[in-house]
Amino acid sequence: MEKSPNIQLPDLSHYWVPFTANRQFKAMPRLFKAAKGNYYTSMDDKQILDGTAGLWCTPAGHGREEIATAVGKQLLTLDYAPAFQSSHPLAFEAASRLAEYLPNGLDRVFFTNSGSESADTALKIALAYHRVCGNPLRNKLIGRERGYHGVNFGGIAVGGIAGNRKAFGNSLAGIDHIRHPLDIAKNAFTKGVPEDGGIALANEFEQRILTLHDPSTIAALIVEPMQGSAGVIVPPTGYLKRLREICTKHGILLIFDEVITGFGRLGTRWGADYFDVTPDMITCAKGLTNGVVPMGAVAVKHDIYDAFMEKSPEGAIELPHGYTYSAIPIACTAAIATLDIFAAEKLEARAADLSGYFEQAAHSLRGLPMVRDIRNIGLVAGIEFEQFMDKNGVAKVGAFAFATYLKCYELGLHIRFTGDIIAISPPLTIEKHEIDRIFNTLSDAIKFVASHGEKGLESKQYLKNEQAWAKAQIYT
Ligand code: PXG
Repeated sequence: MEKSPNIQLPDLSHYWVPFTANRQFKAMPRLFKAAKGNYYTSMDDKQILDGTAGLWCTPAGHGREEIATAVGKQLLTLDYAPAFQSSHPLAFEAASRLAEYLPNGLDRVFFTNSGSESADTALKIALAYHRVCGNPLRNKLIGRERGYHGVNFGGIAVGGIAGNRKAFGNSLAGIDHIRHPLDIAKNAFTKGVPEDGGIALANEFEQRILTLHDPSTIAALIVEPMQGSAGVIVPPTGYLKRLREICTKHGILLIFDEVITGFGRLGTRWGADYFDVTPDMITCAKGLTNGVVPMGAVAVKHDIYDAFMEKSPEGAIELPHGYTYSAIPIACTAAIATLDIFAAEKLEARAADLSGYFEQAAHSLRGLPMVRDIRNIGLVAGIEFEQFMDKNGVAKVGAFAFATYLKCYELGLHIRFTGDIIAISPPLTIEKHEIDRIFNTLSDAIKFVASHGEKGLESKQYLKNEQAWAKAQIYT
């Protein structure tokens, strides 16, 4: 390959790239310099189809002028207003607009700056709610195996991904986890929601965890309606409804972490709508501003908010919690502009209409080498691979998925991988021909990697992209 003379890479040494193998990345960087619609532009001017809506966060596609114009204008009108003890009208307007978009009854909104902050905020509200209601001993929090609730201490405590917890010392006290609902042995290649096993699995929450701790000690259960980060785990029929019933019966707050499932991803506004279950709190972020200004939110049932207002001492701060950037004006502007786009373009309905086509395309990968399971819901698909065994019989966890990701990138497609699982979650503005391209490219990549055996896992196989190639010349 000819070296492109035009690629100017920045000095890569100072930036510590999050959730990334930095040494590997800096030897083979993948940098985007522009984005529009459903495509990124790489440093070597290639168009890369966005198969993941950024990090699940740009449902309305990239470069939306409505949002950019509104944010730019806002910066020159009111750039910042102190968030504590004073505020600005847009914060209230954004909360009202979000309340209209939320399921009925969830209409009091606390703003944060990320999904992680939303998760920790919701857990704190749950604890403080029981306390203000006179039940301070209801102070245990339950999460779920393979759950992801961001990276702050509360979120990793209730989260269930070992790799995100093990380096960071002791977890919070008073935490337990229910089982995750993935059952590949029974449900491999299920299209959409698996039918069986949901009720029995949910009943375990009552039979095991609540029996072990005593229900009167539990403040809240937090779950993602569809587990995204841990590899697209779709709950079986009836499972979330049964969790709701158990929580209601025992006075436990049910929190849905909708950071991924909110804003149309499943073909409905919320996972709560898809599964027809109303939680006591919903956390969100990402799609709230179409991913372009950091913002998260926790929506609570108004009786939770009312309890704080009615039972706190006169003049007291009812919830001693908040962030300098809670409801910063440009985030509110971006959220309002994003909600306008959703209303005008009916992106949830668009996702629902495309989901059948998307499902078929995803399941067309069945039968390819290494493909062990395919799962899907709305505009999300997970492709799980068999574990790759090297010639000594040692499992190379994640290596096959990583190589597939690199090959896709080389072929002009951006995907996500976690362990041995690929996740596809395009912008809701995706077109049918682009869905075809996603899965055809993925199919080509899987076949390529599989056909090269252990050699196929070596990242230097994939230095064919010019930008990475140029960088490799610097390092070697
Ligand atoms: N809760 C859920 C359910 C999430 O998916 C967070 C909380 C944390 O959000 P912040 O804004 O703090 O990152 C998330 C984030 C992936 C991927 O590809 C998923 C997330 C973030 C980055 C990558 O699986 N989810």
